[in-house]
Amino acid sequence: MSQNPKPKVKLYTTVFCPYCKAAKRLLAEREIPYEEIDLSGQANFRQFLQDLTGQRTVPQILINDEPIGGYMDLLEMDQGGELWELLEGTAEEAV
Ligand SMILES: N[C@@H](CCC(=O)N[C@@H](CS)C(=O)NCC(=O)O)C(=O)O
Repeated sequence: MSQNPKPKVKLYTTVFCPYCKAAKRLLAEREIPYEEIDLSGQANFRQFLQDLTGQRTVPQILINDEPIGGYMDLLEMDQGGELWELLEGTAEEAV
C-alpha cells in the first residue's frame, strides 16, 4: 500500500554537457524529481550507456528503468504530454 519513494527518473550525465544541463533544467522546472548518475571520468562510460540504452551520448534518461533517450526526446515527450502520461501511468502500475 505504501508509495514507492524511489525517483522514477534517472539521468546519466557528465559535467561538461550542455544537453545534460538542459535536461536537468527542464525536469527542475516541471518539479519532477530525478536521480543523477554522473559518469564523468568513468572509463568506458559510452560503452556502458550503449549496453544500457542503445545510445552513447549523454544525457541518457530512464523512466522506471526504461530508456527514453536524451534531452531532445525528453523535450518532445514534455511538449507532447507523453512525459506526464508515462509518469502518472507508471505511478499507478507501481502499486
Ligand atoms: N540529441 C542528443 C544530443 C546529446 C549530445 O550530443 N550530447 C553530447 C554531450 S552534451 C555528447 O554526448 N556528445 C558525444 C557524441 O556525440 O559522441 C540529446 O538531445 O540528448
